[in-house]
Amino acid sequence: MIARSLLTGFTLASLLISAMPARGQIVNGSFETPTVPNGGFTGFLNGSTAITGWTVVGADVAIISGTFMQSGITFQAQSGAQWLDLSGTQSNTPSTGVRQLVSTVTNQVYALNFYVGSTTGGGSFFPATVDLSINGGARTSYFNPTGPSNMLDWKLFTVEFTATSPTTDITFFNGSASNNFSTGLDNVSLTAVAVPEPSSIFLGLLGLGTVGVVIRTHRKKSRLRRKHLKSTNRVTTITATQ
Ligand SMILES: [Ca+2]
Repeated sequence: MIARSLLTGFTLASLLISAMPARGQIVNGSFETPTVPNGGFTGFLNGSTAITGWTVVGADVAIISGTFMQSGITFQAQSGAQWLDLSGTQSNTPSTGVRQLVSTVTNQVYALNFYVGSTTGGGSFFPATVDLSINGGARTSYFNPTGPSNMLDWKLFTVEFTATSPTTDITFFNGSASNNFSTGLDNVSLTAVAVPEPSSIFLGLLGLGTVGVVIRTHRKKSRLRRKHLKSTNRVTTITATQ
């Protein structure tokens, strides 16, 4: 009985371990590689994979140095020394973006965190919008309505989604108007949310049910054993009286 209970406990522990969330990971989510000239920027055209972990889609994007300045505005990074400008350097088309295929666990819930960089001024910079598409689905817009400033304003967005396969396609697009020459993206990260899968909960409850049955069976057998002993004692007592 003890061995069986231990085995059931081990099975439950195994289930709990298997239910622990898997951590997804974004490669180069801070756009720190490749390194671009300090105070400058480098453009990357459609199809380029030169930005570690990412593939450029649409027209072009650019990695901007966090010390870059224009029109009296400092374009500092949210994290590290560089950030990604989805507006690129040649075209501000909304079809431009960057895509990354991320390893995920099917049915696991993830939180995708990213910052949208926005500024106004110089007649070329307006509040920016970044669009997100997961697995080629509909684009959702994330707008940073910043006011006039002499530097970039970074706003954090968190989007939760459930992975439907071992690989998830995460693509960010330029969602700003064509007259906006700066749409910032930086510090993209993915975190598994600790929500056990329904199948694991079911199996866990099934395991608890097994323990309950084992305990009930043990108690029933104990009662029968005690009843038998009482019965035996009574017979023994009667025998002794005689
Ligand atoms: Ca960065």
